[in-house]
Amino acid sequence: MGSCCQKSKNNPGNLNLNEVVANLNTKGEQQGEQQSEQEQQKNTSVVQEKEIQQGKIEIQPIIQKDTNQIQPIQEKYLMLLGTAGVGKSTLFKQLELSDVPNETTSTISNYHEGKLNEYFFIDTPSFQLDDEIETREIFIKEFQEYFDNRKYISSFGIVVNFERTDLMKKKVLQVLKYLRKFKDIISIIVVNMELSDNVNEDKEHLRDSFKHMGCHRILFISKEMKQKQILEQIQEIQFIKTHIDLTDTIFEKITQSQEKRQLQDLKIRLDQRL
Ligand SMILES: Nc1nc2c(ncn2[C@@H]2O[C@H](COP(=O)(O)OP(=O)(O)OP(=O)(O)O)[C@@H](O)[C@H]2O)c(=O)[nH]1
Ligand SMILES: [Mg+2]
Repeated sequence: MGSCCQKSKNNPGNLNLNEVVANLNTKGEQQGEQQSEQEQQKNTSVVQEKEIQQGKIEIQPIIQKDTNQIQPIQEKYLMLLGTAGVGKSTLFKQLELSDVPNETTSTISNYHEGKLNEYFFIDTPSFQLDDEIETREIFIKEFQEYFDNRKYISSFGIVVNFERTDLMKKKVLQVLKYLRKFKDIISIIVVNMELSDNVNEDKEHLRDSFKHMGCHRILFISKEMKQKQILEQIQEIQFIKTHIDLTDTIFEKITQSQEKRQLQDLKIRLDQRL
């Protein structure tokens, strides 16, 4: 058995995922409902148009639909996140992706996009928000810049290398704690599973250990896996086009006036202490 394991009798399946997936499926069904609703609307629109012309129907102002609504997608983006050296770039290479010459990433040299069928993978620099302020500020700025250009993304993958469970948990939480808002579209990707002496037991244990974090899925990748095998697991992820709104996260942009106000607040609080 690998270094990671205390055995669990409770196999939870996919990380409490039944609920998450059920939730996502419901959203999918809602989409279906929306689509059939649209079709019905199309059919009735000709009749309505005539009635409007005849003055039978008053034209009501159109209510703007929420742009945050989940929409079906063709292109599936998976952003790989993780602390330093966990194996994001190695996984990116293992996937043998084709290059994506892209306006979004050309300005942010640390973000690399690669394509495989309908999937786009984004390799990101080390998630360094617990480091010193300068490193942290650079990471936040680049992350914001990336999302300035790409408002939509379909999934995040927190990459973590297989080792002692407590260390793995720590690394995952170092990322997850800043992006909890998006946990429904966050999967945990455990790499280096070849280091496990008993893969099935360790998978079961890890599913159980990460269950409480409430992420979407957990994937297990080992070095010898070929592109096709990895892709099979990626296909298990439910991709949805989600508007990435960084409000209420550490990545939220602060305007100058907000910054000024926050500094004033801080000054008042400090004065009160003195
Ligand atoms: N032997 C060998 N090890 C490597 C090589 N490149 C990376 N590694 C190791 O493989 C592990 C994963 O490295 P990466 O895939 O670069 O990790 P990463 O998550 O992209 O790291 P950052 O980009 O720094 O956040 C680390 O322990 C590296 O030291 C290589 O060319 N040869
Ligand atoms: Mg890297």
